[in-house]
Amino acid sequence: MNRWFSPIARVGALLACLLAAAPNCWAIAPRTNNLWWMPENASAGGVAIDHLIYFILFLTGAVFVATQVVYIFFLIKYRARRGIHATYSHGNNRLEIIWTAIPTAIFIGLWGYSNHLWSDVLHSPPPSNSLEINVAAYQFGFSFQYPGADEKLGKSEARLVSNDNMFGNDPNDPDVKDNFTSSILELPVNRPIHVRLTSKDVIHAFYVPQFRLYQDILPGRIIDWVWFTPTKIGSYQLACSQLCGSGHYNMKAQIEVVSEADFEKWYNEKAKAASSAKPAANDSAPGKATTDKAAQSGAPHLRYAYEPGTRNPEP
Ligand SMILES: [Cu+2]
Repeated sequence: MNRWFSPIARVGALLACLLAAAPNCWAIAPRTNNLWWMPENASAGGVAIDHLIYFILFLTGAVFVATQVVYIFFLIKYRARRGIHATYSHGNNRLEIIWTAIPTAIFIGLWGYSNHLWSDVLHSPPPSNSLEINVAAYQFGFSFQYPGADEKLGKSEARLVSNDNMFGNDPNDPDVKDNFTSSILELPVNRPIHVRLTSKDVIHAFYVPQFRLYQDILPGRIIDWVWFTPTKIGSYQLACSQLCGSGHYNMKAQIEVVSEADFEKWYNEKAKAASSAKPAANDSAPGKATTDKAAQSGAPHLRYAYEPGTRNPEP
């Protein structure tokens, strides 16, 4: 047989291809800190989630090391030796029950605790001072809608979602008239953010690893239970993690967590521009961008041209 087609050569070629492809995979989402660990947590709810992850990691790590040590010890102790015959054991039922029951109890405990934690972090009612923001996902981008000068988002309904009304705003609700849109998710630090998620077409996702937050976005419904509190000023990336079509790989939006003062300034400018825009534009197309056309087209925002890796959160 040709030596290039031997099994070893084939495995070698496969490994070489994987190694060659690896830098391209990393280049999709370059990170400048915590390269060998989780991205830095930047939300209040993420602290408890990280504790759970560390607990599971250290528990399973300790069990792995302990079992491997015992395994290697017995491999050496009972290795083949001249003059010693192998014996056959039927095992020990009591031991079998113990080492099945203990991990089962641990797994059930972890399931109960993590369920409880997730509902505490995500499914508890958002605090009354939350900033409500509509998030519309579409092939292939995100758009965000803020409450405007009256600080009320107004009613949205999934059945009203369309090309001209991607947030499903109720045109009869006066509170939606002054809403404004943005292609950047601009957030004030340390204030609870309540997002209402809807999709114009297929299943997308609201995924921000630094906020330890993941939620699918479904067409035909408005998901209104997701809230979080960003705790660190910086730039983050919102990524869609549901395979939603040919442009999925590039479906992302920039998140800017800024100080309360910077946010006020940005918000007031946007709200002012929205209220001075032609009222007819709002009336005929609720939910459509009034101050930020880029939000509808998915084109990059002028103020923040996003370059991955260049504006990562402060270490
Ligand atoms: Cu998507």
